[in-house]
Amino acid sequence: MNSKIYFLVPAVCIFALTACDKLLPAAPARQDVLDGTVDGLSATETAQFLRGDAAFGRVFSPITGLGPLFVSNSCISCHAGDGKGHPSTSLIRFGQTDDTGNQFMELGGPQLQNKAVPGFTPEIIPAGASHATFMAPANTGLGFLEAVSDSEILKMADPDDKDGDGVSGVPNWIHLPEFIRPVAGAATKDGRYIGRFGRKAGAHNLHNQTVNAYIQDMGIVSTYSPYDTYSSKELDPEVTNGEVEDLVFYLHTLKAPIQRNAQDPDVVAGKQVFVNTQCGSCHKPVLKTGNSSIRALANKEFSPYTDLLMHDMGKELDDNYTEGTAKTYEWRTTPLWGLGLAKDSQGGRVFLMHDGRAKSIEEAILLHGGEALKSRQKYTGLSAKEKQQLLTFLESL
Ligand code: HEC
Ligand code: HEC
Ligand SMILES: [Ca+2]
Ligand SMILES: [Ca+2]
Ligand SMILES: [Ca+2]
Repeated sequence: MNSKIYFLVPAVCIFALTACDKLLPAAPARQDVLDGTVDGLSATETAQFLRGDAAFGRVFSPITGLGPLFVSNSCISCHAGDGKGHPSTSLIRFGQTDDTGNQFMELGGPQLQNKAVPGFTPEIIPAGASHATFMAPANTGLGFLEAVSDSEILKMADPDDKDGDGVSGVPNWIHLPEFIRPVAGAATKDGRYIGRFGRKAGAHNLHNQTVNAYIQDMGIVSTYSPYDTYSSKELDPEVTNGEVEDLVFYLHTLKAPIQRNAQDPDVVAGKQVFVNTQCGSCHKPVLKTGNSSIRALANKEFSPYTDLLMHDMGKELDDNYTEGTAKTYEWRTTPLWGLGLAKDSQGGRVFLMHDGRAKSIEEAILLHGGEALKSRQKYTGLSAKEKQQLLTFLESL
């Protein structure tokens, strides 16, 4: 570039700010990105969100406690941009095909830490263990999902399919880790509580999920989970309780994806197709939250397109691995909010379902079996135009 012009540019900008704005890439609109807070946080809450955001991006090294066995070194390395993960950062868990409790805990189960710091040997899957692959889900809007009351979830369950629509849906009942105190009035069954987070809903709440991620994914011990995954020895915490709490707060207050083009005629028509093909029996369009200590989350209607329940998804999605009371073929209904933004965090193309095996939305639908078989058959019976409308609607979420 001619040096004279080079020096002229800043001066021109001062006199013609709008013109120079057009030269810069415009900041993406709020509905086109996943990060950002829920509406209505106080200044103190926003400050805590920002501390949590930093904790989410913190990269651990062997000196700051990484490992000795681990899968990756930061939350963000697997949850880029808070969006869906990518098959390259998937996790593997192992166990057995019956739900009698994981028999491989003494052998490093359930999670496979396939990396180790120098001087240590990464784990391998023990002989006789079955295993499943889990791709990272998006981290958006999770505070709303946690604020749905247990009774609301149980209202959606229909274990014996009393209404005869072929869809049952049951919670995953899990044993709580010691560091989780259930809230007063929490639903319980045989000493177990409802799991909500994770592909098989194996974690009770975001605190549970976060502590598990620190220790299982990165080898970071905390006062909540002080035992080293390698030596089983109790260690001094490698992360403070304050940092864990900030991170949990961050997950609670990360905003929900915002639908785009809701008024587009194809989106409106596609939503009707969604209803007609009974996708909404599991992907519930509207849920409401109960009480929450975070005001911005209390008593709100929101649109996650999930029922937080486990469904029999048929043989093709049977991965021979159980968690809690969840069977090998049962998976938690994936929230569909943010589906149209998935490719932004997945390298320009989508990887869907629990392990990312579906390379398009249509492929994901065609993998639905079990309780979702009827719905899939309705989908295959749609006209090309209806399929396109449904897709346009799903892309708007
Ligand atoms: C090695 C990659 C990896 C790392 C590192 C990682 N995660 Fe995850 N995360 C996953 C995968 C895979 C799942 C799905 C696990 C499952 O289904 O049980 C998941 C699930 C979650 C969920 C549940 C979301 C939902 O919709 O139910 C949350 C929340 C979460 N991670 C937060 C974190 C936080 C916070 C950290 C850092 C402390 C972290 N993750 C570190 C891969 C990772
Ligand atoms: C019986 C309950 C049920 C019905 C009915 C159902 N789904 Fe699903 N859906 C699920 C479950 C459970 C998963 C997660 C499966 C997995 O991860 O392997 C899922 C996953 C998906 C995914 C992948 C999402 C992602 O981010 O990976 C899409 C897309 C989807 N469903 C769309 C639909 C559409 C469209 C319909 C209607 C034609 C439909 N589903 C009907 C339960 C259902
Ligand atoms: Ca460590
Ligand atoms: Ca392990
Ligand atoms: Ca039913």
